[in-house]
Amino acid sequence: MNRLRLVMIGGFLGAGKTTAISRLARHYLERGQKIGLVTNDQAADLVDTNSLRAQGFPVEEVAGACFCCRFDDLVGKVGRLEEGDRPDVVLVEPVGSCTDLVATVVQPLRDLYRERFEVAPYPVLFKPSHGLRILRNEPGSGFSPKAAYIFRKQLEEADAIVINRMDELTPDMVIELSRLVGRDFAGVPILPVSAKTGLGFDALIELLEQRGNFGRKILDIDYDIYAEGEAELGWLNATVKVRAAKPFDLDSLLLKMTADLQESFDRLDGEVAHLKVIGIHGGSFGVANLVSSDSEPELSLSSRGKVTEAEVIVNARVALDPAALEQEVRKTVTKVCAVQQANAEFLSVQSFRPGRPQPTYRYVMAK
Ligand SMILES: Nc1nc2c(ncn2[C@@H]2O[C@H](COP(=O)(O)OP(=O)(O)OP(=O)(O)O)[C@@H](O)[C@H]2O)c(=O)[nH]1
Ligand SMILES: [Mg+2]
Repeated sequence: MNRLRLVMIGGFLGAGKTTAISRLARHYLERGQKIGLVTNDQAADLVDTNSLRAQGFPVEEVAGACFCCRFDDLVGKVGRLEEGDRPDVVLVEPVGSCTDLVATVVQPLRDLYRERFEVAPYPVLFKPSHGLRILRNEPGSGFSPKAAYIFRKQLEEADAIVINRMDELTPDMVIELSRLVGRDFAGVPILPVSAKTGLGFDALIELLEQRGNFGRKILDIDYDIYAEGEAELGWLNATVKVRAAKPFDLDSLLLKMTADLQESFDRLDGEVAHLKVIGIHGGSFGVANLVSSDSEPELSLSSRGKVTEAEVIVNARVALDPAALEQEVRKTVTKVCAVQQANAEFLSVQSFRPGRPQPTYRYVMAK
């Protein structure tokens, strides 16, 4: 039997991993290949899993800790996909605050499962909104130096740095970004893309098809700084049942929640790493996102529908105390629903700071 091809796409929170994976999945399907997806988060109730499943893809998730700490779970979930209609390619999305993935995921996969998997080169998506400020070393880059450390380490282990959101970058920004990335990560191929429009994806697909000396950049990394940087983020996953007597516009509700939460976090001076909200009703669904405090909330997927009830999932990664984060989410979601004369019932809420990463395996030398 052919080895299964594993494609992992890295990148910071909100860099565009899910959007890119969905585009790549459609590409492989169009080429006649069977695909499977694995998502990952520190907790259950993932916007990404729901969004990708709603788009019709077979998705498994590892929830509760990152791939590096749940390595065997990752392998198990790929196995679950294989039990179904065996995929040719499995696309894997790690948590956006995770790094050291080559030493803890790519290398163990390549070494321990060499008969079963063929691991593709490891590209990392570059997020311009935070990335530009971090590479410029601007004070008040939105995150502390420890979070910026994680951002940089993610790029350092990449086989290629994929500058995303080309559709909205000015030519000056592209020049500056390429210069800064080239300066700090010399010799690493740079691929400019837009996961939204598909620009540059031919080159990304070509990279992913290459075989050879990839996935070998073992980081020199300080786990204390890494753990502290991750723990600066408040993490919240919530599921809310929204019910109203009269039909309401689901997309507008999701956008309003995102915009009002942006205001609440601003007031508390909590930089947003990624806020995403999905609303699902029957077969229709919409997703709203906010990728940094100074960007605009956007509807990335539209439900185009009026509904009287929906299940809404909120995933917020914000530099705030988790208790304050939870309070703001409960308050704002309830208020936005009330304006629509809808009732918001919180079915589950988890808010916490990510714990210290304790990888199952860590290779100190590339095999
Ligand atoms: N304009 C533009 N927006 C993009 C592009 N790629 C992604 N986005 C938007 O950026 C937001 C975040 O994208 P995601 O794909 O969810 O990012 P992610 O890296 O999976 O985020 P996490 O899973 O939370 O780490 C969404 O609103 C996307 O629509 C792009 O190329 N151009
Ligand atoms: Mg994602």
